Amino acid sequence: MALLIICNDRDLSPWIAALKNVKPKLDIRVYPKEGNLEDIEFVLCWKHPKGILKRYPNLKVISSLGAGVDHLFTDPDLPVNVPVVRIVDPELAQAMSEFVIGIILNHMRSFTLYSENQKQKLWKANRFQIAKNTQIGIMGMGVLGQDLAKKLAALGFKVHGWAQSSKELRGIKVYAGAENYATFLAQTNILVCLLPLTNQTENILNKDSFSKLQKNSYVINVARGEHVVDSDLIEMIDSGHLSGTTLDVFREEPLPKEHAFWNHPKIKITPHIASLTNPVSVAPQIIDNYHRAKSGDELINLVSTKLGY
Ligand code: NDP
Ligand code: OXD
Repeated sequence: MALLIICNDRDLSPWIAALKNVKPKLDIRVYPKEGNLEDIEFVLCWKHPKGILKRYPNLKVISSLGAGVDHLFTDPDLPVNVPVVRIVDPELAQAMSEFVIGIILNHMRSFTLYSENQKQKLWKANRFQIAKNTQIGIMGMGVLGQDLAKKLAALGFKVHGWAQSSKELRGIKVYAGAENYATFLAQTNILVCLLPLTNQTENILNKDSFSKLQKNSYVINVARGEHVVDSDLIEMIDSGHLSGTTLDVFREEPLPKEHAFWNHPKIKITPHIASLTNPVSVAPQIIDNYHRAKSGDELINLVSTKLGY
């Protein structure tokens, strides 16, 4: 039984070392050097070339190399009877929460502005709002959204979330379903998107959604670029309805040099680094699923192929 890694956007040596550290005798292949296709029973992949997964006749598991699985479900040739699993890792959630909290505090306390002012020796105080007067709305109350919500609530923010299904979380109201979306938005000063990308959530950050937020709201997208209608976001910032945005993810990555986001004074950009999967932290769960697949046990971190996340 061989594990094939399909991923060509990074150095895979830390992945191979981390997997081998947990299971020294693991037969690891790296695409495109697959060897005998019949040996491949476990695939660990990120943005694979569409159509190739159906070439492995004995494939038992398709594992995303990250938390998101949209890169898998956009493949029309994804083998239908092979289960899909993903990464669920407290370290990934911690890093995501730290990133978003940093962005929120920077927005509230104008640290970027003070760095600019310092360059001009300008002594100028800015007014600011404190946590207890700030309402943060988190779209997507899954593994990452809930971790962030709890940490923000502990800092004194008023936090509410939106998900498909209702949830009981102490001190955090969760609005469920499309019917409660407008109410969720109407209470929000800072909107954080942590939704998975699916047919239902694509283009959800559009003019209609933005217009339901309170005036001067700030938008943070750390989920996927396809959630945002780029031109609507720019229009709502330019009209003064939104105060600005920080974007970590984009429809096309790297963000093309000619994209209007780069030079917009109220748009901050980071290069899809809100959180990164650490191979050492996640290798044990990958190997756990490898053993489960081998023995026919139930897999962990299973994704619903029906829901697409
Ligand atoms: P989860 O699957 O754990 O959570 C998804 C949440 O979204 C759930 O609460 C789910 O509701 C909710 N949801 C899904 N569809 C809808 C819908 N149509 N309407 C309302 N709510 C919906 O995902 P994670 O928290 O692990 O990850 C979220 C995303 O973050 C990933 O898919 C990935 O795209 C992105 N990501 C970005 C990274 C970065 O560096 N920028 C790093 C890692 C992940 P319910 O709970 O009811 O099912
Ligand atoms: C992920 C990501 O989904 O890095 O893990 O975006």
